[in-house]
Amino acid sequence: MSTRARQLDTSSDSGRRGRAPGTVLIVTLWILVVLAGMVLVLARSMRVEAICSANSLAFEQAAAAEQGAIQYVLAGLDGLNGQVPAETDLLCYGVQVGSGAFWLLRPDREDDRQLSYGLADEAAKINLNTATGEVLLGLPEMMADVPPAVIDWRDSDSDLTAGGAESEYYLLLADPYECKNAPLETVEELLLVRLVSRDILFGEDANRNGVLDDNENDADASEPPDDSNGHLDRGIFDLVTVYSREPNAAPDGSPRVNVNEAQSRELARVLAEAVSEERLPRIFDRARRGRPFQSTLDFYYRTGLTPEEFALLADRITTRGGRNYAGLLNVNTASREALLCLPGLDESDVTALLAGRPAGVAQSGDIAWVTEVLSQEKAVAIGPYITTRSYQFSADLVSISADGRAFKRCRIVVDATQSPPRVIYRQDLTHLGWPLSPDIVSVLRSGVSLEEVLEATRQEVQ
Ligand SMILES: [Ca+2]
Ligand SMILES: [Ca+2]
Ligand SMILES: [Ca+2]
Ligand SMILES: [Ca+2]
Repeated sequence: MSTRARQLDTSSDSGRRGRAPGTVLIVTLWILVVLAGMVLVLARSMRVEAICSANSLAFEQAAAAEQGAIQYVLAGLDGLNGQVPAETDLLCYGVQVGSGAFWLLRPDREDDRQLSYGLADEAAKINLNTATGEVLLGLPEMMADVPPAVIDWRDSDSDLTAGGAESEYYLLLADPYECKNAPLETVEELLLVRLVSRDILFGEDANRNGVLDDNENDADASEPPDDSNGHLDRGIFDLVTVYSREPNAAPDGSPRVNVNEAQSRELARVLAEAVSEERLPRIFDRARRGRPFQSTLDFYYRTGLTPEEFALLADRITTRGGRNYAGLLNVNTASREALLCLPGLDESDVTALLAGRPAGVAQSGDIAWVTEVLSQEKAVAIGPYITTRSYQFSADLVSISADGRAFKRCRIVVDATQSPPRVIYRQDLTHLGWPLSPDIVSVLRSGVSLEEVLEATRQEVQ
């Protein structure tokens, strides 16, 4: 090889050696960029995964708390035989269960500022399937044509009640349907009845928590429309039911004696449980001659029982046949508005009833006190409509996960006529939003422990 050729070869060698490190660097940088990108994408997707799984864990915790709450309510109502559970026997707010907690929300019609908690007694409400037109008309703000429309909706015939509506009306609607001609199965079904709107059923309380929220007091600025008068105008939802039904039996399950039909021996036997030997012939005679009796209160007055004797007998006797009664109003638990629906009662009678209602009477099932508060005429008039037993209860269950990421809300109705009680209605209400104080959610999300938050909310309620 010539010198010139060697020089050329050397220069081309040094050229290769000179270029190689630069190329490698660039390639390495590119690989680093690509790797960094992949790491970023992976980290982001991991973060999304982590949030998703935390959210789904939170949802499961809230759902488990809800299931716990349902079982808690079922257990609390078992074996009460028509008694209303004492408020002190049932924890209703901030109850921790597993990795979550629940509240039983119950609107207090007297207070639209404070949340109120507990189970709702369905027998303390007016039954839409059994109430007469007159009783339905007693509901607050009730339009005169709604009761006949409800009666036409539930009765089996197609004969038009004055002011009511049968299929002829419903089939002409833009979205037509037949008149049901059968009892209502849910309270919400009322929305299908002529003239009944969401406004009549729920009023301004869009989230159904019983308190006046900002959007319920800002006129049309946000849903729902309201009159922004600083007061929650409520619908009738909390005052009506379709579930109240009680067995025609004494609390211990033994059949009641029908004083209108009982044989002499059976009548004498039941009377002897409460009446002394020397009074028995007189009372027995009046019981035989006085038939038929409209109600046990009617029986009390016309047979001349003493209040003490009547208290012993009231649950042992009946004036009607059949295994069950539907739709009686529990005079020991009903609200002012519900009592005002009873025939013949005015404001002063209802005030007297509420003032004269003995403490703990919802648990004892006593009815004799009514005779000391009302005149004979008024007590006899409401006698066929009232009871002192409750077998169906509803619960508005709000549950949340320990980290505040998820909550659930549902409404259930429980029938305790048998043991164990069972859930006969359930509706998810989560879509109505978080109904309690927003602070509970934000404080939990900020990392404060569930125990601390529950303790604080309990102190607020007490
Ligand atoms: Ca009908
Ligand atoms: Ca509200
Ligand atoms: Ca509004
Ligand atoms: Ca209002």
